[in-house]
Amino acid sequence: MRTTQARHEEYFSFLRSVSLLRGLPEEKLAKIVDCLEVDYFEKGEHIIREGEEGNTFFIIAKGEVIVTQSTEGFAEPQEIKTLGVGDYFGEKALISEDVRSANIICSENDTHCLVVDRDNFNQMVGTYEELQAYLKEYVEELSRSDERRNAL
Ligand code: WNU
Repeated sequence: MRTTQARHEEYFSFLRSVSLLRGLPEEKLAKIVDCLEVDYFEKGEHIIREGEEGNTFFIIAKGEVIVTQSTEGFAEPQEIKTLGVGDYFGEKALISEDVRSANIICSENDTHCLVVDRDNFNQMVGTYEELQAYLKEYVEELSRSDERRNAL
């Protein structure tokens, strides 16, 4: 049996390897591990749908997802990028207080995502100014690239 302790250590060391969280103190990371949930997805499943309300932030622990977005002049959402282990998504709706701005679709079977809810995300980011500034800037950059791409 895999103990709670082993699970904790596994995700703790994984989160330490996530570049976004590099500057967080260990006790903060340990708290995040305590309050995360793990969600499992199969290839083709939507993890996030454009236009829906969202209150969660995701970090990919295993597998791969694609990001797609509705674009002027195209009937189908267009693929923007692929994200893999250690990448994260879903921060934009939380930071911009907006609906989800793109689709996230699982592209590999048995994909594992660590899920942080809004309250815990705010605690994680809010008390750490550099992280907050970094994400805010990144989210603004995403909005500009959406415009350049003529996203709807
Ligand atoms: C993009 N435009 C938009 C990605 C992940 C993290 C960072 C890029 Cl810091 P949400 C949909 C999510 C959104 C982002 C993600 O999709 N996303 C993008 C784009 O060009 N969203 N609008 N690229 S991957 C990515 C930067 O996380 O957050 O809550 O849901 O709107």
